[in-house]
Amino acid sequence: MGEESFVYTACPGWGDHEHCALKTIVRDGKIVRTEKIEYTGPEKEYGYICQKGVMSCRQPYNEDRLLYPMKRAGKRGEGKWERITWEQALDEIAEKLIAIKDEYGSAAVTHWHLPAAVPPHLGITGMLATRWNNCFGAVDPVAGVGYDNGPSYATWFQFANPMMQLVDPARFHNTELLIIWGCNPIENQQRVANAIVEAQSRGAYIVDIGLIFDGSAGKADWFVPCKPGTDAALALGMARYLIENELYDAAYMTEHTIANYLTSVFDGELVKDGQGNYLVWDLEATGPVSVAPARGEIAAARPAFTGSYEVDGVSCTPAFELLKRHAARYTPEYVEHICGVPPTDLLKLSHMYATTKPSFIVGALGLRYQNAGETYSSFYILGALTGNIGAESGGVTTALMPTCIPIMFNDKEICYPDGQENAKHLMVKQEEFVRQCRTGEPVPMKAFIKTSGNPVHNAPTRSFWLETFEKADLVVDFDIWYTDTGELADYLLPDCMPFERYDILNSADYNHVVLQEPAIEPQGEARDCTYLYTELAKRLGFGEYFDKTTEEWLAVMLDTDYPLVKFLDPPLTYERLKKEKCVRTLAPAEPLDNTNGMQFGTPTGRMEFYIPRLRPYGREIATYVEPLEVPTTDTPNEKYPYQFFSGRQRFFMQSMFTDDPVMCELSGGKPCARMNPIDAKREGLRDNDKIEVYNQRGHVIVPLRLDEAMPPGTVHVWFGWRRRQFEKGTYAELIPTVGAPETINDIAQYWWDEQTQFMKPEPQPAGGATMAVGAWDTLWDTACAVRKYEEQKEVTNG
Ligand SMILES: Nc1nc2c(c(=O)[nH]1)N[C@H]1C(S)=C(S)[C@@H](COP(=O)(O)OP(=O)(O)OC[C@H]3O[C@@H](n4cnc5c(=O)[nH]c(N)nc54)[C@H](O)[C@@H]3O)O[C@H]1N2
Ligand SMILES: Nc1nc2c(c(=O)[nH]1)N[C@H]1C(S)=C(S)[C@@H](COP(=O)(O)OP(=O)(O)OC[C@H]3O[C@@H](n4cnc5c(=O)[nH]c(N)nc54)[C@H](O)[C@@H]3O)O[C@H]1N2
Ligand code: SF4
Ligand SMILES: [Mo]
Repeated sequence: MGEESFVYTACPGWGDHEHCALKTIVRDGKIVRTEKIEYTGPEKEYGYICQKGVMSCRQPYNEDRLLYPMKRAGKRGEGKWERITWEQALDEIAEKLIAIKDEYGSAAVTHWHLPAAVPPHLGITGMLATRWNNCFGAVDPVAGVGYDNGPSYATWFQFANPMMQLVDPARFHNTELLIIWGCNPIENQQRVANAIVEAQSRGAYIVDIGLIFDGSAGKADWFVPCKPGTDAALALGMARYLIENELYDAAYMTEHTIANYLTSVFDGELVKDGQGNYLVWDLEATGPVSVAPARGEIAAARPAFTGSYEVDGVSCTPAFELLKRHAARYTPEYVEHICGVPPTDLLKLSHMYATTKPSFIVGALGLRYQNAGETYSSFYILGALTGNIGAESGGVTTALMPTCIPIMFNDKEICYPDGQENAKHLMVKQEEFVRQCRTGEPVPMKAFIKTSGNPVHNAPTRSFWLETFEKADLVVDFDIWYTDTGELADYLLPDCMPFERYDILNSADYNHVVLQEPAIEPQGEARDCTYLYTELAKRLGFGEYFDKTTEEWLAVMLDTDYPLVKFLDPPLTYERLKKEKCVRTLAPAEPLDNTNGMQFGTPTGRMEFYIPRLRPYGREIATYVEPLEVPTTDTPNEKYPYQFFSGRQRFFMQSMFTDDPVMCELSGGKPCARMNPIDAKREGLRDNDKIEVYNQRGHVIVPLRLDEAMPPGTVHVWFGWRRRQFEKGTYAELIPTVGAPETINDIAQYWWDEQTQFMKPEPQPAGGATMAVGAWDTLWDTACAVRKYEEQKEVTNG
């Protein structure tokens, strides 16, 4: 038996935002196991990995892997394939691309590269994808779609600082109260789970406000169930309690927010003096004082929070007064009516939150409803009222990417070979992409090349993709597995797994730059993306832009101006990284305080919980608005009375790990639907009945499990299972088309316009994708009905 050696690898489960590096142990040319990596410096003990990280060493050898280039032999989706050579695949694909470009222009080609899930998403794979796009000029709809929109919306308008979403869980250090709200970090975010468990064992109290009784609810000291899509009403009910009982932190509100800024009763704008300064009413001097923009000092001895005043004949009120009046509508009775949370629980929760400090609202990306922007905005209002945002061990986090110091590499040089101003890729809003696919305007969508993501599975609805691909001349899927998207492709191209290719890990979580080296030879005929892009570029006439090996690209990547890397001594050259494998940057020991000293990009320089420019939409202060489709107390749905919830699974990473029999076994062996026994009884259904979950868009046939962890009103199927693992149909048939005109609304349109205006003339570099908007996240904002499955009653679908 040979000696053991090791390399570092980006975990194949990377897409969960934990961004772990694995230590991959190799013996006799085979991977024998994966372990935690050894970091250095203050992060020495940080390299935890989870069950998926440990199991991933099996993946390269899985016999279901996509290992050879394949060409469709039967009808699209029929599952008949013919093995071909890379040469043939590349020649044919390039020939079609040239023909399509000649006839319709490059806008008839889409390059789908949702970078999140291909490890390491901020590495060379993402950069080369952007480079290729910028040479070819393909449509890039995913740079314009956030699946994770709510937190971005909230932080854009209230702080003009998207970093406010991201708080390192190391900051839960002295937290007394953690409110896990609409997320499931215990099962989904191992690093956050660690921090929560530690906080709890030193005495912190954990509340979980959720829909289903998940792992985080089980870990919590108190579970508060809330009806789906209604959390903004609950949060605003808490805000009302804080305000009416004067339990808010007035000094904090004055220092960090626009609470005291006068607003005009006439037009709702913040009132300004002749010099463009804002105004605050001083109760002591009984007159207005001016406050300079960008966080000028408030020179009032006793700034007014409430009341009405008259300045130069204009009636005005402090912004706080508007918040107070707004919150007053969220009475305990109303909250109970909307959210199903009893008044006693609202009172207990509000009082606990008002009096326990420091506290954290741990929100994440679990509120996938059209109204998510309002909900996350209401969380920040709570964090401000209690003075927690920016406080030591206090805060509000909504995106749960535990990013500490994000490392910047030399992205621009690689992504924009002719400079950013000459970027050719066509960043379109998801809505425009959907419209193009549906109507063929401005040009038909003729070719779809997917190098990252699994859109047919994850970017609903399935019928949209079936119709779109039907009209296309070319569909290419570059993946490591045979996915739901691959099933509908013309060509399948096998990528290398991270265990088989070079890259650099922007392992931001741990402030280390880590080199990924191949642990093993590529299995079968897998080839990395450098090969794919280089060979296509050659055939498409821009070969000179792809003249490097992967390792040479990595050397370019390291040539960064980012100070925490640039000033390393000795300099971080590729040779040094190759020798040391893992190098700590010059990052400070403390986790990053993303609040940046509470400096915000808003015109006032303060948190603007009141946003006059959103008045035309009725959203100037976070408001509960009904979700898109989920049935509510006020709008029940007779035809489709249940919410259809397809949230994430502990043993799967989105659609990955679903090919591992052990992970499938741990996940129950096969997919099922879960319902509360009360609902099942009403529907005349029993445990293990075969049921059809359906709506106007499609259906899925699954065995039923009765489960009290499901609240009445919700039908649940875990996200992750592939279509072919269901007996018939799949959940991706039921979900509304994300980013379609019918799921976005005028506020999303306004937000898009404002963001694109802001980003001009510089397009977003690779990885900045989700900063841009163009879709509301309505994945769980879905209504459905259930019935016992009988063959003849089946809904027709694709
Ligand atoms: N194991 C694993 N980990 C993952 C992933 C994975 O696929 N597998 N995916 C990763 C990705 S990309 C993301 S975005 C994150 C997402 O991670 P989270 O944001 O934690 O999302 P989920 O786990 O899907 O959902 C969390 C919980 O939200 C609750 N919920 C649903 N609707 C509502 C509601 O209206 N109100 C309230 N209060 N609660 C509600 C449900 O009880 C559910 O358990 O997870 C990441 N981590
Ligand atoms: N029903 C439902 N839908 C959802 C969600 C939900 O909760 N429920 N969650 C949404 C969210 S938050 C997100 S982030 C999206 C995620 O959507 P996607 O990013 O599309 O999710 P993944 O399934 O992780 O897709 C990653 C794809 O990349 C492939 N892949 C993995 N490693 C490599 C590699 O090294 N090279 C190449 N070429 N390919 C690789 C995987 O096999 C997989 O097909 O899904 C969204 N869709
Ligand atoms: S937490 Fe995510 S990235 Fe880390 S080991 Fe687990 S699956 Fe991999
Ligand atoms: Mo996500």
